[in-house]
Amino acid sequence: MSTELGKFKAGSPMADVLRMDRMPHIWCPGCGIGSEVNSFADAVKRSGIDPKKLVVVSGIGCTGRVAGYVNFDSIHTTHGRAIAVATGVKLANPELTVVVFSGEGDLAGIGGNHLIHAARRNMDLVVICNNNFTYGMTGGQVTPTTPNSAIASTTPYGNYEYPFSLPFLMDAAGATYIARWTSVHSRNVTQSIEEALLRKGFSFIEVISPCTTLYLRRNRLGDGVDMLQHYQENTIIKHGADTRETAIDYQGKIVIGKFVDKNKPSYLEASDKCSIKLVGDDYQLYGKTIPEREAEEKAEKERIAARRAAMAAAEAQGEAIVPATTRKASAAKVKKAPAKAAATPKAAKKAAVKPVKKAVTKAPAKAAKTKFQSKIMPAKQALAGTKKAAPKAAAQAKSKSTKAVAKAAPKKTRK
Ligand SMILES: Cc1ncc(C[n+]2csc(CCOP(=O)(O)OP(=O)(O)O)c2C)c(N)n1
Ligand code: SF4
Ligand SMILES: [Mg+2]
Repeated sequence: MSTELGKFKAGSPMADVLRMDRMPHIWCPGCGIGSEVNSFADAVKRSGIDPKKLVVVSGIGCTGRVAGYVNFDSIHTTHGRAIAVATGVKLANPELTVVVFSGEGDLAGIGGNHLIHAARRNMDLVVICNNNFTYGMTGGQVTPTTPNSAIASTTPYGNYEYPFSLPFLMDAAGATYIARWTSVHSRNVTQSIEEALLRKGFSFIEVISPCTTLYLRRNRLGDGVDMLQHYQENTIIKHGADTRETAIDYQGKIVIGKFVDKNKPSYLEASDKCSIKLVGDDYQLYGKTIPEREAEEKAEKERIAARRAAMAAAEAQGEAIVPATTRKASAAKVKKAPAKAAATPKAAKKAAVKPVKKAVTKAPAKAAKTKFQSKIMPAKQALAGTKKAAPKAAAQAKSKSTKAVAKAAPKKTRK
């Protein structure tokens, strides 16, 4: 590795949560998985949870590779079994926060049975589902979420199956937290993951994202930026929406937001309750009585609230957010400022949550649009401009947008 590359990797704001030694990653240019990983890493830092008590489990697929890039304990397990393995991890050590990060094919196709039963049980897991409407890793086959009429390698004349709406499926199965975003809504993705990391029970976060190489190319939908713009223009934020109204039609409007956030005893809480009934107050799980575990949980919550307050204070002073266990270098600076806030966890939590909440309610429509107008579109136009510098005939051909090129190509049959 050249010194320059080494410096670049070490200087990355994600160097402490992602395995920079494994970069560059395998994902294609324009693929949405990278930005989701970034949102996830950011959410972990912001949540204040102890990264040493976090486990990431992935199945097989392009998204399944996430487990190999995170700097936490992680398992890249077999196809469709991520939730089963994650459930085992959580039951073996309830003190861990267990996150499943996988593709829609892995989770809702081959792993569909595990998905619905984990939701039904309100199993204490955070599930992040990258939904790119295709089996990316294996060549672009149709999946349980591929929109009707879309082309896949296994449906070259258009998909004639009816897809799942994952939020509806999860709602019907019993999930207690359900959100859907797209990969253009990175701040919302971060916010939802952060919320999910700090709650009990089954949380499901779907992120619609472009598979540039297979889904977009095969359906002649342009490149990653075109799709981000499509998401920007065709998403409707509807918090609390009826999940029956979240179906996705081919290139149609996509309803996004936080649809469900409710309290119900989680699997572990329900199983504890049952055991106490049988055994009485002497009941112990992993060598600890319920009051002992509750006291530990309370103390951990207070530690998290204090960490969040410290990070909020550090951020306000313009410092980068660093997870608790890797804060050695900046610990001295952080200690000074938030002493007061950290002393009152409630106030501290409030202070830490506020700025993020603001971003979620205000950012999606305005901020993202501005980003497109001010950065991405001019960059694309500039690129087209460079191409125009070529001789006239070539310039005319080259300055056509990807969409125009797609139009000129042979059309597929649609209903
Ligand atoms: C038991 C088994 N069946 C099939 C496969 C082949 N396989 C590997 S990844 C994959 C699809 C993954 O799709 P998805 O979960 O949507 O992830 P993506 O690649 O789109 O991120 C399949 C079918 C496998 N590895 N194991
Ligand atoms: S094949 Fe598709 S899902 Fe896989 S890395 Fe490439 S763009 Fe992403
Ligand atoms: Mg997929």
